[in-house]
This record gives sequence, C-alpha cells and structure tokens, in this order.
Amino acid sequence: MNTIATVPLSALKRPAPPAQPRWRVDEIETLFALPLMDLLYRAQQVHRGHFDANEIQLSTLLSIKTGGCAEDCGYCPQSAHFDTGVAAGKLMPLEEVVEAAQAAKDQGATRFCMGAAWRSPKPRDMERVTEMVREVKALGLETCMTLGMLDAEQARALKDAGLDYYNHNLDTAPEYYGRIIGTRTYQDRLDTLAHVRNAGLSVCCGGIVGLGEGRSHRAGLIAQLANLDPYPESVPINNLVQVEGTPLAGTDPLDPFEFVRTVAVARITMPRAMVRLSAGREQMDEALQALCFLAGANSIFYGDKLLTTANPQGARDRALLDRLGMRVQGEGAA
Ligand code: SAM
Ligand code: DTB
Ligand code: SF4
Repeated sequence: MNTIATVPLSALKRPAPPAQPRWRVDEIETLFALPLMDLLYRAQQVHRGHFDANEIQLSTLLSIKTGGCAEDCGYCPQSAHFDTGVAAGKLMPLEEVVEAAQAAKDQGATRFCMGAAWRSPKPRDMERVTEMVREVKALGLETCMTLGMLDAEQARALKDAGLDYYNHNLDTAPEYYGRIIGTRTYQDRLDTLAHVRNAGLSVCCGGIVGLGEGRSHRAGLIAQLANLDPYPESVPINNLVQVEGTPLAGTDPLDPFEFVRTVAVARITMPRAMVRLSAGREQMDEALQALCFLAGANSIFYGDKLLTTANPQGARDRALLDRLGMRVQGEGAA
C-alpha cells in the first residue's frame, strides 16, 4: 500500500518552529511603570546577554532625494503638505552617492543608509537605486535603504541588487497613527514590511516618540514591533525633532526619562535587535545619551546631518564614546 497517498499533506510538512512569545500591551506598560533603576537594570541584563555593552555601531545616513514628498506625516519637514523651507530636490547622481559612501566608510561607518522622500519608488527610480546598492555594497559597506512603500517585486529587486536592510517604520501605535498620518495606512506599512521580510531582506523598523502620544501608545508601538515574527533586526527609536511649519511643531517635549524608558523597553522586548538611538540626539545632552546606551541602545547615526536636520558633529560623538570608554563596532578602542 502506498502510505504516502493516505497521509494528509500537512502531516508530511516539517513541524512549525515554536511561536515567538507575544507581548501583551499591558505587560509592556508594566515594564514602562517600573522604577527607572529597576528598568535599567533589567535592560542591562538583557543587553549583556546578547551584546558587548561597550560597543556601538555607527550608521551613516544620506538623503538621496530630499523634500517634495506626497505623504503628510505630521512630524516630517520633507512633506510637500507643509511649508518648512525644505526645497524639493531630484534623485542624487550615482557618483555623488558613491563618493558620500566612501567618505562615510573612511570615517568608520560600517552601514550606509540611503533615504528618499517618496511615497514609493517608480520603475525608473528602481533602476537607479538598485545601481546605487550595487556600487555602495562593492565598497564593502552594509547597505540600507528607506524609499517608502514597496511591493513584493520591488523588495525582491533590491534584495537581488545586494541590499542588506530596508528601513520602514511603524512610527507609533495603531490607535494614535491616524492623528499623525493620513495618506498611508498602518496596514500599508505592515504590507511593505511583509514584502521586505519575504524577499529575504533584514528589517529595520522602529518608531518616533514625542508626538504628543501617551505612554499606552508608546507601549502599543513597542508591542507591534516586538510581535512582528521575527522581530526587526534593527529598531530605530526617534525622538521628534520639531521643525517649524510641521503640524507637530510646538508639541510638549517628551520627558527625557520617558525616552530612556522607551529605549529600555525596546531592548527588553527585542533582545537581539540593534536598537538605534536615532533622530533627536542633537537636542540631547551627553549624560542623556549615555543613559540611552545604559538602557540598551547600541547604534547611532553618525555624521553631521540626518536627512534634513542636524546630528552631532562626528568629532563630538567620538569624544563622547571615548569619555565613556566605548568602542566602535569594527574598530579598536574609540
Ligand atoms: N520617506 C520614507 C518613509 O517615510 O517611509 C523614509 C524616510 S522617513 C524620513 C523615515 C523616518 O524618519 C520616519 O518614519 C520617522 O520615524 C523619522 N522622522 C522623520 N521626520 C522626523 C522628525 N522630524 N523627527 C524625528 N524623526 C523623524
Ligand atoms: C529613521 O528611523 N530615522 C532616520 C532614518 N530612519 C531614515 C531619519 C530621521 C530623520 C529626521 C528628520 C530629518 O533629518 O529630516
Ligand atoms: Fe515622506 Fe517619509 Fe517624510 Fe512621510 S516621513 S513625509 S513618507 S519623507
């Protein structure tokens, strides 16, 4: 008797890997509510279980297409919906991108992230950005892009060109999202993330705080990120940089300790992720940045500019890491 024919197809499949434990929002709120010293202690324990706690990764960011974006993200100086003084530019020529990548490498960056202010790339754009990935990769740098929404085919094309990471943020909790962005839905973002994951790219996905949201929304954002299966390899935590002309300019700034808590909770719930202390460092003093590292942040954007706003000067970052006795990933002592 042919046993195969009588066994249901599902029984022939390999057993599914154990499901990643899901975080409930209330469990994450409980973490947020811990006394700060207890929260930092737990975050350090998790951090040291997976990383060298004295090592920081440097990523450099380049805006390859600035301003004039069709989306209406309420925090963003590059949206065409707001008058912020950021001029709409064209896609940067390949040679300039490669030059900037080489300069970043010379300064110690190991990852080069290219960002474009698009709703999503057009076919002509895809030809040009895949060429950029090939050339930057050939310099020996890890590559990351953030170009807006992708479909499955675009994600595969970027993977085929050699892209390592794709950055696409969930930004905030689903319940608060509609207050900030009207032109693309939360589900649109989840769909792009699924295409990126299915194409075999590593996922860089985080959010932004200081939008006037409450702690429950910050916990909701972390729950969304931590419950992605698998959770992102890289998690940027941005603190709102208030830009005149955006609807969010004038928002009450977030308590700095609440920012530190958000980093710590991201570390605890996503133990193996690189947690990146992203936008907002220029507005933080050095002691606060050190607290973020203690909370488990282990990556920063390095270079004088983010996309359109200021970032600390490279020399200042080097001096800070030196004072903290921290090393740069891929180098000797800082
Ligand atoms: N246009 C692409 C997109 O949104 O998909 C990629 C670039 S966009 C600038 C990447 C992220 O930067 C946003 O999701 C947001 O979290 C962060 N960001 C943008 N403007 C910011 C600001 N003023 N302050 C802090 N973070 C900001
Ligand atoms: C991310 O989460 N933060 C970076 C990167 N991904 C592309 C961008 C920060 C932008 C800050 C505002 C600006 O400089 O325009
Ligand atoms: Fe456009 Fe990205 Fe800015 Fe939103 S965050 S307006 S999609 S550049």
